[in-house]
Parts: sequence; structure tokens; C-alpha cells
Amino acid sequence: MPTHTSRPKTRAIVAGVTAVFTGLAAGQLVASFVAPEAAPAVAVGSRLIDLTPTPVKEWAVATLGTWDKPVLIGGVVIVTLAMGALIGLLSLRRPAWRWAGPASLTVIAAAAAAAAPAAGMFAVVPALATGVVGGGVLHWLLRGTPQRVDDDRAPHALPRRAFITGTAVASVSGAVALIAGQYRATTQQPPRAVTLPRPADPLAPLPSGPDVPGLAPWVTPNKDFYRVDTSLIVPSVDVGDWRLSIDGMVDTPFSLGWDQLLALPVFERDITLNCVSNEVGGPYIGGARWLGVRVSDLLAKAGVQPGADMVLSRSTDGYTASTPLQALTDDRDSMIAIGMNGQPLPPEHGFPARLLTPGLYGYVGATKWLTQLTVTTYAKDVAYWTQRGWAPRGPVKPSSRIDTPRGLANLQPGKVMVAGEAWAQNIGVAKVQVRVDGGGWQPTDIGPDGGIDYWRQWTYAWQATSGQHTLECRVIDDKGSNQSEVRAAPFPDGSSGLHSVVVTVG
Ligand SMILES: Nc1nc2c(c(=O)[nH]1)N[C@H]1C(S)=C(S)[C@@H](COP(=O)(O)O)O[C@H]1N2
Ligand SMILES: [Mo]
Repeated sequence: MPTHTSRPKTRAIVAGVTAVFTGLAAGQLVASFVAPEAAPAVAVGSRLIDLTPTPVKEWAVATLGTWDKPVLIGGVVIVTLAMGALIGLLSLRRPAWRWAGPASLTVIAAAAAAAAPAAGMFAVVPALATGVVGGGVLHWLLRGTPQRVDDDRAPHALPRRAFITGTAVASVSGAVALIAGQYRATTQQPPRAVTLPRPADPLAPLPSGPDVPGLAPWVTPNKDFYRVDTSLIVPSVDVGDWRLSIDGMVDTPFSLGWDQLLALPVFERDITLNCVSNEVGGPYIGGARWLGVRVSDLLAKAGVQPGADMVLSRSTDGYTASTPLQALTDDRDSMIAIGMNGQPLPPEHGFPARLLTPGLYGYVGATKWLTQLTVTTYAKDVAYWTQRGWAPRGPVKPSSRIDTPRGLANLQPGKVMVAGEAWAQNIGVAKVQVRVDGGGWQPTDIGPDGGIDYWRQWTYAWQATSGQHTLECRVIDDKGSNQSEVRAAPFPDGSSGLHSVVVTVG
């Protein structure tokens, strides 16, 4: 068997892709031991999230929903593998690339991991593992490859069979490392079981709402609660290590651990949380019974100094929010939540503790995995989403949604139950109205009242006639503001901002 091959380019591409794949997998496995968020693809993806212009992020959330994160990671991996192919080809022309290629990827991954707001001292270790393993595999597979693409006669030191075996061994080890890393990342350290304290003054159970098929439950089960955050990996926080510090413009800064937090008085509130990025009629809203400690108690203990007008909250993953000081100290009962519907906060919703500010969109008042509250001013500090173009304070705009019938539904003529929710947190819902085909606004039957911070369900018995119809709803809040006026402002395109569904009857 002659030992030369006439396809050095193919070999180089295969070698480069294999090397990068194996290197990424090694980085992922090592990261599962030292710092899951420092896995090269995750670290690079996280920096991309932070750098992505807001409109692109909006688009991604709107079109991909919760798939935005897997799609991003997949994209990073594909681009990196393509870079592997390029490195393989470059290595043919200049052997120096066999070092320089893996080294460049290592530097990118290490820089991305080290730039993470909460990067620890081991953050660059997974990147180094990627570089060493990827570089090693590349060298081995390209041993003695002709150094010029056009030099087809030069023999490969590595016979074809050894090349194929090497590629297979590297790829299989990479796949095993990936699976092992993934397994560790998902099964590792389930949050230490915590026992929630009982509130001195428990709330009575909420009455059951109207029973209409297709209407979302009044209390959103934890597993169905929407999730919106910038974390590619759900931060896993051990209550033994967790601390919350209260600092900034205060007389006596202090910090407390988990047991100290639980020793404070706790209370319950029914609060509806929603995302400013929720499109009209969208799913990024949910209602839950939260258990927590009053933020105003902690701020009073620290002693807020005059001149402050904002609290910058920070999470373990470096995310920040700028909540108006007033919203945290007035009587709306802003809380450090530790319980959600009778359970400890699920990891995706901020375990062990998150901020909740009734009446404000999640991005300004609901920091998850909370670790720090810094009393400061809007003039001095700017939060994560404000740096990206969102308003520094974000009061919720009263709004409503039709859950049933669904848009484009085909219905029978006769009585059709139209049902949905309306919300005006920190104001209260007075009534909900429905109109058909742009006609007069009709009253609806409104469900039980869970307090001004909680959404209300509504139903409307509609006598449907044959044809195509448009249904719209709007809320009138306790201040008398109506949604069509309040929501007109953000929709310069002339749309009403009201949720509408078009259905066909008959
Ligand atoms: N640490 C952290 N907290 C965060 C966010 C985030 O990206 N990181 N996103 C905020 C936004 S935009 C919203 S709408 C709410 C969503 O909370 P949920 O995922 O529990 O529904 O969390 C807020 N808290
Ligand atoms: Mo949000």
C-alpha cells in the first residue's frame, strides 16, 4: 500500500473538525467539574447574548421562544466546527497553524469565560482543556501531512487506516465526554432541600376561578410558569454559600446568609409577574402565591441615606436591575421571594431568592438568584436592560388577553364562551370589556379578586352568528384608565395594542 493520498485537503478538514469537536467536548466535561457556565460554547454564547443588539434579542425571543438558547448554543458549535475546518486547511499551508489555530480558539473561549460577571478563578480551565485536547488531536491526525496543498506526491506519515481509526477514536471519546459532561451538568447537586418558614399571617386559599375550557389557570403551576432570563445555564446556588448584601447609600451595610434570612418575618402575596417583551396576547405572564421577606424591612435596617432614588439588584450571574427606591419602600410589599406556590423557588425562577416588585415589569423588579441590593441613584448606575435601550423604570401597562377561542378557530353558531385575563398590577382591575367586529364595548363577567397585584379572569357569553368575526378585549383599571388609551402610545403604527382574535363561525 502506498502511504500517500491524493486528498490532503479532505484529511485536513476532517482533522480540523474532529480536533475542534473533541476539544469542545473535553472543555464541556472539565467545565462540569469546575464551572458549568465556563464551558467554551456556553461562555461564548453568553457573551454573545450580552453583546447582541436589543432588536435581535427581541426577535429571537419572539420567534424562537424558549428555543432561543439551544439555537444559540447550536449556532456557536456549528461556527466553531467550521473554524475547525478552516484551521485544518490553514495547517496544510503553514504547520504553525497547528499551534496557532487551537491557541486562538483557546484564547477566545478563555476570554469569554473570564469576562463572565461571576467568573471564578477556574473559569479559564475548560478553555485550556479545549486547546490542549483539540491541539493534540490536530497534531496527531496531521502528523507528516504534506505541507503544501498542491504537493500530492508527498507521503502522509499517517497511513489512511491509522487516520481513520484516529478520527474515530477522537470523535467517540468526544461524544462520550459530551454526554458525561451533560449528564453531570443536569444531575449534579440538586439544590439542597430547604424547608420554608410559615407566614405569621397566611393568606386564605384563592377561590376557584371560572371553569371554561381553554382558559389559563388562575394560579400558574410552577412548571408552567414562563421563564425569561439571560442565563444559558440555570445558576445552581447552594444555600450554604448564598449571601445577600445590602450596601451602597446606607448607614450600615450588612449581609445575611440563608438562615438569617429565614429568621426574619415572612409573608405571602399573590402577585402576577409579566415580561415587558410579552407581545399582545402573549404567554410571558403568570400568577403565583409568593412567600418572602419585605424588602423595606432590610432597607430600614440598613438605613437609606437621603438622595438615593434607586436600588440596583444583582444576581449571581451578574444580571442587574434598577428598581425605583420608592417601589421597594412604599406599601406595595415588595419582597425577597423564597417560595412560589408553596414550594421553594424552582432553580429556573431564581432559587434560593429573588426580588419581586408588584406593579413593575420583570426586567426592573424581579431579579432572580439575587445576591446584592445596592442603594444608589439613576444618575450613577445603569442596569443591564437600560444599557440595551429599555426604560430605566418599568411600570406595568394595564392589559388583557383572550385565551379562548383561539385565533383562527372554527366555531359553531350559538353560545360561545369567550374568556381570558386582565391585569393592572399595583392599580387593580375594575372591569373588562369585549367588542365584536369593532362594535360597542360590552361588559364581561369578571372572576374573583385576588388583590390589586393579581390578574383577574373574565368571561363573556357570546351569541355567535355565521361569518368571520373579530373579538377584542380591554381592561378599565381602578384609576379609570382604559387600556385602549394607555396602550396606544407604544404602538406608533396605529394598532390599538389590544388583543384581538379572528374566528370563523358556521
Ligand atoms: N438574574 C436574572 N434575573 C432576571 C432576569 C435575568 O435575565 N437574570 N430576567 C428578568 C425578566 S426580563 C423577567 S420578565 C423575569 C422573569 O421571571 P421568571 O423567569 O421567573 O418568569 O425575571 C427577571 N429577572
Ligand atoms: Mo422580562
